[in-house]
Amino acid sequence: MCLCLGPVKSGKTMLMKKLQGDLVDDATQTIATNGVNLFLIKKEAGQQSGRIIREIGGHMAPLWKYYLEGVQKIIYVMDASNLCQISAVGILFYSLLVNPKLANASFALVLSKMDLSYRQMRNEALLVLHMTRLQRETRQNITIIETSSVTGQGIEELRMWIFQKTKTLSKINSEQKI
Ligand SMILES: Nc1nc2c(ncn2[C@@H]2O[C@H](COP(=O)(O)OP(=O)(O)OP(=O)(O)O)[C@@H](O)[C@H]2O)c(=O)[nH]1
Ligand SMILES: [Mg+2]
Repeated sequence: MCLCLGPVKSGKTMLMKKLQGDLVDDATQTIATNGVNLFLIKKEAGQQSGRIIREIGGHMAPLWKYYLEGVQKIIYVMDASNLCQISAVGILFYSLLVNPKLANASFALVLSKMDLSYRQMRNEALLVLHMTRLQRETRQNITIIETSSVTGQGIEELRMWIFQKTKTLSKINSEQKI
C-alpha cells in the first residue's frame, strides 16, 4: 500500500489529481483534506486497474502513525516554494523514517510547486533537511523527485516510482544480493 503524506497545503491533493489525469492548472482550487482521500493512479491512461493511494491531510499529522500498517511506499510531499514550513517538513519526515513500521518502506521525497520555486531554494531546503546524510545513513531508500502539478514537471517520474517494484527500491534487499 502507498500513502501520500506531507504538511498542510504542501500540494498533495493537486499532485494526486494530476497523476489521476484530472485537468489541473494554476486556477485549480483544492480544499484542505480533512481525513483521508483515495486516488486510483493508473500506469497508463485507459487502463482499468491501478494503484490506490491514500492521501492523509496535513491537519491529521498527529494521527498518521495509525495508518502505517502494511505500508510499503510513502510519497512525502514538501512545498519547495515555502521554506517557512521547512522545520515542520523535517520533523514530520524524520518521525516517519524512525517509525519501525516503515523500516522497510521506500520513500519518495517530492519537492512540489517547482513552478513557484527556484534552484537555490530547492538546494537550501535539501541542505536544511540534511538530505545527503539522510540518504546515506537511513535504512530506507529515499528518492527525490521535483514536481509541479501546474506544468506537469516530474509527474511521469513519480508515476514510474509508484509502479516500480519495492524490492528493486529497497536498499537492504540490494545489499543482500551482493
Ligand atoms: N503553483 C502551484 N500551486 C500548487 C501546486 N500544487 C498545489 N498548489 C496550490 O497549493 C494549495 C494547496 O494544495 P493542496 O493540494 O490542497 O495541498 P494539500 O497538501 O493536499 O493540503 P492538505 O490536504 O490541507 O494537507 C492549493 O491552493 C493549490 O492550488 C503546484 O504544483 N504549483
Ligand atoms: Mg489535501
